[in-house]
Amino acid sequence: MFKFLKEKLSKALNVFKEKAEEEIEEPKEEIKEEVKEKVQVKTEKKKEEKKEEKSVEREIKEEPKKEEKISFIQKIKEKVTTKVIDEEKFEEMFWDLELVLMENNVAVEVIEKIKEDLKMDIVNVPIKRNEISEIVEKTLRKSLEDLLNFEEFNLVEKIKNNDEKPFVIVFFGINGSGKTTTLSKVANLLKKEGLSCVLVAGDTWRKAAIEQIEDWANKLNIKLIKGQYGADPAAIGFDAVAYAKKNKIDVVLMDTAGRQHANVNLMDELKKINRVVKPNLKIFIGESITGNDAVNQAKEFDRAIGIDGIILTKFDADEKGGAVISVSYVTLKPIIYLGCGQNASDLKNFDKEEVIEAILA
Ligand SMILES: Nc1nc2c(ncn2[C@@H]2O[C@H](COP(=O)(O)OP(=O)(O)OP(=O)(O)O)[C@@H](O)[C@H]2O)c(=O)[nH]1
Ligand SMILES: [Mg+2]
Repeated sequence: MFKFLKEKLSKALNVFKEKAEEEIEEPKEEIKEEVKEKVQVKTEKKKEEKKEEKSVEREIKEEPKKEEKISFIQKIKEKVTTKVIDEEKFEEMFWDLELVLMENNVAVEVIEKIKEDLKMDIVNVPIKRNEISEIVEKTLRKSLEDLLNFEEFNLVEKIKNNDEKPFVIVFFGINGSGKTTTLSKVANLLKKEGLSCVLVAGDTWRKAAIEQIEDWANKLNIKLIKGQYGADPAAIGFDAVAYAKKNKIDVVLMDTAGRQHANVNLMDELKKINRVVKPNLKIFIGESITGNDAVNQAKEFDRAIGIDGIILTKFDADEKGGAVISVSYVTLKPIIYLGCGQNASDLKNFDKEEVIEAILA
């Protein structure tokens, strides 16, 4: 998982840390000597003071406070072992890291967030040389946690807690993103959870699309509602919901034709489906491997028809991970599942920690 991102990121992070460490130089020998001398002088002085105190008030046998001594030495040491990194230097240091993030399809908004987080923890902050590596890693981990910090979306629970039957889900996305396959995977999962399902062949755009979903329905042994090639998908959806109501089916899963978000007519068709079918859930299907494209499509679909959640497909082939860490932060919608293969069971829950570990471990 994320092999490409992991390798490149780890290299760029090392360069970043090295550069930061170079900025925060080790104290030079003469400075070290100077510190030693200063410490000695101060200690001598303290001893003298102590003697004087003792002679004046012999009965008070108090030791000089240990913390005082330590904090004094530390203060001097810090002065020579820490040097702040200014904004200009940081910009220069971040450049390689920025390139790697861009190369791995991380969205601009996300790169900006990572940059700001690092800047906050590094720029003009006194840092010791040996702390830089830990600070960079901690900050990056925290940024990833924030980016993936959407509320967990438990689809099965949502359906089971829904009072009204059926629970209607419509799947949207551009051509070939994996809508039909993912819809079938979700139906398979819901069926295993004891929920009855009906599939809707809402892609009447291509004749082969009806056959494809029919194959899945047969394979999964789930009822399919279909219409004629070229028929109005909204009407087929309406019939399917009526069928589900009559037969007390728990879930209706409706396929749609793939479309480019720029195609106004096709988008209008989706709007009509929403008006007629009134889905409980609108899921955007995006290809993980297309990175920023998937993020932009999700944004556009959300703007045009409103989406409730996202499933990223082809996660099994994703070497970069940019879409996974960006899409939810940019759209503010949760990732519900990840598609990780072509079979019915190749769907997994989104696991934030697994994704973070895959990037940083
Ligand atoms: N490796 C992999 N392949 C997938 C995944 N999901 C879908 N596919 C494959 O991607 C191709 C397209 O999937 P479809 O489900 O037909 O996509 P679609 O969005 O319905 O396509 P259109 O109906 O043409 O818009 C098929 O060959 C699927 O087997 C996945 O998670 N991993
Ligand atoms: Mg399809």
